[in-house]
Amino acid sequence: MDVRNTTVFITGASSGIGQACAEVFGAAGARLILVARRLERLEHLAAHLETTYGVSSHCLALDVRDRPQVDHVLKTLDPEWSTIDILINNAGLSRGLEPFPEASLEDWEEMIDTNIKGLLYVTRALLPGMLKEQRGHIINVGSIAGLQVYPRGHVYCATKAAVQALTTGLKLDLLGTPLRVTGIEPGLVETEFSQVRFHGDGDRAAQVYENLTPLTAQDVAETILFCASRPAHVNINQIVLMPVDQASTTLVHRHPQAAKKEA
Ligand code: NDP
Ligand code: 8X3
Repeated sequence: MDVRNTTVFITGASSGIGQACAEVFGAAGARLILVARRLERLEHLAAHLETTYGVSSHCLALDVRDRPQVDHVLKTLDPEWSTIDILINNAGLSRGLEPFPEASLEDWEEMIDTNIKGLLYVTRALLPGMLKEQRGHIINVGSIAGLQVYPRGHVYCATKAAVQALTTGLKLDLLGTPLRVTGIEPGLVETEFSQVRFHGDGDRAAQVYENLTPLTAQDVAETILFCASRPAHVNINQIVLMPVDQASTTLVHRHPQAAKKEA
């Protein structure tokens, strides 16, 4: 399928994987609805996409956790932007990496509200339009964390396992329609993800990717574009991708530092 002139709704487009999706789909000629809380970032991205690829974007400042706001904004979309061909449910985050008994309830609630409830609110609001048009593709960004729990990952892993269950549930319930449903499960991707997890501790975030080559946001975005551009009768149900330097959520290969190599 050609994504040119399709309308792609991307949550979490202000950073990382979502921003890379905007870039990759923009380069392929799609029209973009860019969603996140940080509007200035979206507007800056939209201006860049317009200048670079000549594509138009519509920016929406939206907190996906806010159900009344999601309902209102998505049900009152400008008619020029109200027919969505591809929904990329990407907005999400991890907060904290403490053992279960010490973890923060606020962090837990933020992950559950964003990664599960936010995805549900957006999907539920956009599905009727897709069903009416009898076309659409919902692409959920989960994680390998949803396939394999790791120590101190408890609630983040649970939210991503929920995303996988919801992807499967959606596919089952949309059988008999032309709508497509895909789950993307990446391993380590270097974005702002770890900075958010560690509440802005940049040094600790950098250690996550130290001496290994993580995936880039663009790697994931290109995989998503691949799924979206298959022929209309092909549904890619799930793709799991991780860096060559990663074998599981707990097993990574860190290359010896240059200084150590020389010693
Ligand atoms: P980033 O932190 O770089 O981007 C997260 C995006 O989500 C931002 O655009 C942020 O925008 C948005 N977001 C967060 N909370 C909300 C909210 N309440 N409402 C609207 N938007 C929100 O991280 P990534 O790009 O890495 O993460 C994207 C997705 O990929 C997440 O679902 C993450 O779990 C998943 N993932 C990431 C991996 C990694 O290693 N990086 C691996 C596997 C999966 P803003 O703050 O402006 O609202
Ligand atoms: C993000 C990847 O392994 O840090 O979903 O949980 S991991």
